[in-house]
Amino acid sequence: MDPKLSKQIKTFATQVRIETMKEFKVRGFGHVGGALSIADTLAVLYEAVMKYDPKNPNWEGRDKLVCSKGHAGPTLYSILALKGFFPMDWLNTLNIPGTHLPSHCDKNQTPGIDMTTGSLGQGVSTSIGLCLGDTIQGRDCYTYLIVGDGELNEGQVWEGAQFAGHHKMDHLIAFCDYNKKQLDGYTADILDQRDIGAKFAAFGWDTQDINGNDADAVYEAIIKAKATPGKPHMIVLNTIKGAGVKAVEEMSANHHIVVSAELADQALADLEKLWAEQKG
Ligand SMILES: Cc1ncc(C[n+]2csc(CCOP(=O)(O)OP(=O)(O)O)c2C)c(N)n1
Repeated sequence: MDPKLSKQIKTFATQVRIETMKEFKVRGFGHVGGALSIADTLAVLYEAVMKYDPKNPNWEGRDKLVCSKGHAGPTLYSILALKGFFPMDWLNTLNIPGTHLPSHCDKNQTPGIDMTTGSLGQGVSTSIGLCLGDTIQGRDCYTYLIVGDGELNEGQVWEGAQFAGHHKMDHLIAFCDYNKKQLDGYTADILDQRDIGAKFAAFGWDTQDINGNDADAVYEAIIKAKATPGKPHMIVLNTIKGAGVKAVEEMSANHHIVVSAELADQALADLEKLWAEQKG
């Protein structure tokens, strides 16, 4: 991959983590683990892959993003603010009464959010609906879907998987954030998903298994998916819950946590040092 683009994406991913941790610092709590694990993939998508227009968020020809694990909204909000969909100071209002940035994604509240999510499983079906609608209308655009590994416990995911496979929906590119944990423990202990890629492949999907905290690998996987016609795509992201913030990575229970000023300040100091190095 082009080294300049690689550096640009990684620098952006760090900036996204900085703004996301600032959001959590203001609110004092939140779904930090699952927000951070998906930061690299969202950074790749919005920095180097997706077509969109911040001045016209509802442009029909845009690529769509459905963050079905809707509790990762704060990462997406950082990106949308940094890309100019809304003012940066909205990030200081995460999940407070009257905000445009609720804890979970809501397309009626936030410019740039393409689908309301939060009830796990539903975003799989709605992303398929968006993608099918674009295909029927003859629009040349992609729908990107983020689903959690714990979210795969929902039966609705598998109804969608068989529909998309049957209809050969090759403009649907899904990512499973395989961070091995869900709300209250390890995914393997609660309801083991076994081989996620093999299950989607059995429904007729093209699948890949990559390091989901490596922006280069994510970018290359998307290029490869787009070059593989006739099947929907599942990219299984091996990630670390809390990736990029050491204290959160090291917590055993890091789904929804209290974010003390001390934790946030240390994280921000580390991330800002990294960001300065990346910018050169
Ligand atoms: C239908 C439904 N059931 C339960 C919940 C509560 N819930 C919120 S997040 C979560 C765990 C999700 O785990 P995973 O998909 O692995 O998310 P991640 O670890 O990436 O944050 C649960 C059970 C919900 N939002 N929706």
